[in-house]
Amino acid sequence: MDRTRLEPLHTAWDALQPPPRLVDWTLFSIVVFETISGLYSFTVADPSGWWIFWAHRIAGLAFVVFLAFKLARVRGRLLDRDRWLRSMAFSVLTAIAAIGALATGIVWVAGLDVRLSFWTLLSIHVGFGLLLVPLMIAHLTTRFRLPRRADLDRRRTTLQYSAIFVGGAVAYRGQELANRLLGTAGEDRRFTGSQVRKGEGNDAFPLTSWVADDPDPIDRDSWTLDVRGAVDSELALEYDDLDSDTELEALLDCTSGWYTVQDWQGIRVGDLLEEVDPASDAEYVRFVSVTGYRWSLPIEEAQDALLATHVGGERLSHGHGAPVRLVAPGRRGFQWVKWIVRVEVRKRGDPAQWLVTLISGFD
Ligand SMILES: Nc1nc2c(c(=O)[nH]1)N[C@H]1C(S)=C(S)[C@@H](COP(=O)(O)O)O[C@H]1N2
Ligand SMILES: [Mo]
Repeated sequence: MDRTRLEPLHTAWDALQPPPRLVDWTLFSIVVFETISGLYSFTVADPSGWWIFWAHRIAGLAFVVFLAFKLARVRGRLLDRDRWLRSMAFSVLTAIAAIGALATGIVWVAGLDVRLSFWTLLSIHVGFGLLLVPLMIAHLTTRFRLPRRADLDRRRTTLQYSAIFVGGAVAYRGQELANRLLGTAGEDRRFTGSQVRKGEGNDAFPLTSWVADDPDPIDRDSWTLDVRGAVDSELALEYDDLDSDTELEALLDCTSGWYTVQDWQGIRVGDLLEEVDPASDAEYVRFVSVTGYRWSLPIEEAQDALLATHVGGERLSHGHGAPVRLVAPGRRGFQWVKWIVRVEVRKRGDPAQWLVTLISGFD
């Protein structure tokens, strides 16, 4: 190979590269940031939260550069059999999880809609990411080194980091523009990255359970809806008692990466509350599934939510939450509780709901 032709590239690489310990700590910091911003992004349903998704994507691209520095540095150690140590198994697994998370994240953002049975690329990305955290902690405990003052040349480091993160931002925007110009991906995507599922009614969009919820079909004729809690008069409604003639167009955006806009039909929660007369200091309304899965909305917001019996003019199918599911406009899909059996008016929020959504359905 002609070495002189590689020279400029090589020099740029060296110039961009912070000292090893700084690279390691940056990798660690980015994983922490990506974990927090990634999980937090699951709760973001309003377009004003676009910047969280951007930050997550740009930090991911910067991670590629730091990981490349790191892998180039340890290459010799990894390829030399005589220098293998047991602790290196963690290092290798950590690298695999990191590369898996990056590859799936990048391909997902670039717009390819790869699906492995019912998993979208986004769910696989999340899987790799969640695997990476414990692996990285284990890796860290075997090779822990604090960064030193001497590692820091402020001016140089600032320039290096600016170049890498600005480069990440440019690459991200460039990809977005290229996709738009070529018409390849993007038009139908939301700021959350979710891809559209078109059509009307039950068959137009996937059946999704957040983790393990999978109840038996509910018999409409013996089903009752209990409305209780901080109310003046409790209520038990049967299916035929529901005046389900309120219509509402609402967008369901699932954290596994798809969304759909449907016409929902059902009873307005505000109308239901009027019948039970909530206490004056009631703050929340909790929607509870037959499985125990539940979510609460502030009472003001709950007024405009819908307990839906129909979608796209069809009676809800079992998979979509029959007889009744919550339609919570402006909330992410996991908050749209299916198979509701109870509505509770409460004076307090319900932090345990976060845990319940994860473990509901496991025995
Ligand atoms: N009881 C219950 N409700 C649930 C879930 C669940 O697992 N259990 N999954 C939620 C998730 S993650 C989403 S995206 C929507 C999906 O609704 P769908 O299956 O009708 O598409 O339902 C939500 N409601
Ligand atoms: Mo979801």
